[in-house]
Amino acid sequence: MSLDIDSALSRVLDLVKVHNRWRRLESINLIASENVMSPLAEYVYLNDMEGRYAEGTLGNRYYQGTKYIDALEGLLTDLMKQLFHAKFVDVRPISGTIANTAVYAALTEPGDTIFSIPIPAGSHISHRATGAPGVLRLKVMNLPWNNDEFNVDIDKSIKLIREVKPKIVILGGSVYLFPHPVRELLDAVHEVNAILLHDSAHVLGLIAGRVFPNPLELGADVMTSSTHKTFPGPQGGVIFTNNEELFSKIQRAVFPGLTSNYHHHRYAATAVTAIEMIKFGEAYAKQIVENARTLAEELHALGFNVVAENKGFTSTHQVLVDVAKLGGGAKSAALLEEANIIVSKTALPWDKAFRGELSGLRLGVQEMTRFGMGKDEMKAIAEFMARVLIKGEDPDNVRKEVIEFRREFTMIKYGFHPKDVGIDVDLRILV
Ligand code: DSN
Repeated sequence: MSLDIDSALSRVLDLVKVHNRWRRLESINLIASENVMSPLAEYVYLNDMEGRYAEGTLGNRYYQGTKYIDALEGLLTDLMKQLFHAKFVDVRPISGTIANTAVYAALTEPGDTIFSIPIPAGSHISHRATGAPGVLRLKVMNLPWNNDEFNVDIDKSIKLIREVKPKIVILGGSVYLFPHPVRELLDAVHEVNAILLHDSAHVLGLIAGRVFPNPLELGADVMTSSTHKTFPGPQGGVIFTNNEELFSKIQRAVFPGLTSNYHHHRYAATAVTAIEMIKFGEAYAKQIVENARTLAEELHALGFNVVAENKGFTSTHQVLVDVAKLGGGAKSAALLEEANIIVSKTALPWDKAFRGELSGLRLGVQEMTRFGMGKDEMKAIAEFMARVLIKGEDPDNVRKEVIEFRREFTMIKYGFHPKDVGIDVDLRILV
């Protein structure tokens, strides 16, 4: 088969346009692991560093021509240290998964055991044997989970840590409603010479905004994260620690272990985002949590089975809804997509098998909050969802109203525009 290159090219442009229009301007995006950069971060994202190499560490590169990349990597590192109160930061991992893998590669041997929360409770694939730990031949065991608390079972976990003596205990995950017990597990973890790793990918922006406890301040040995969820930067990864010995092992795992280039073009946008979070992070994070609680309460009032009512539903950007009685997560998420409401289906801790029907929907309000939505808009979103999933209204009808509703919220808040720093561009993505 030979493709006509002219039509292939216009197809490329069309696909970018329709995607941008749909996801950026006409949809209510509630995927909890995503976000949008500010216009200034987006403006600096496209730069020459995209095509360059700077293998090695700051001050010890294997390439020439890196002096400005070095300066930017150093500045970004310092900004991240300041924002998260960490002594040592590695901004080179290109994703949260690579950050986690580097920690395992640095601190474990094949055959070692690590602990993480169960998959149906929200563990990330990079915490499980099907992901990076399996590739590194690690055994993964579940931390005991308490459904009533929607959290790690502290007493049972301490007992299991003492019995099994794992090398790493991972807290944090992709479903994350309430802070996991860092301080409570720490003594047991250190007693068996293990490392407590907190994966903060979902809550990094909330930590920056001081509405979620900083795991490093609670004593976590290492914190990993991606840089593009509640922390609304470009896609990337980062590792934090206050322990110099661990840091030098981890640095060697990042390079030469797992990366050769670090996608340097993202450094400038990540640095802009860090500065924005220093300036606007507290207001942004507070609004996120307030919006998540409002969305949860409103969904509950409209008849949805919202998870963790006994705990006040959430203390993060996420809301979980059990939609087993409404046809399950897959069907519900697909119906909502027809109405331009984009959500993830998810397993819930009481689902029998992860590979079976998923009972839940995971909603995240961080992106819509960034577009300036507040409590009233959360109520409107809950109403749209109820019309599709509870009242059974045709999603096509709801979609038209969603597009109208979304038109009022296209300006990104809690961030800079190029004009704010004297750059006169009318920046817009291809739509
Ligand atoms: N699996 C993603 C999430 O949606 O949480 C993060 O990598």
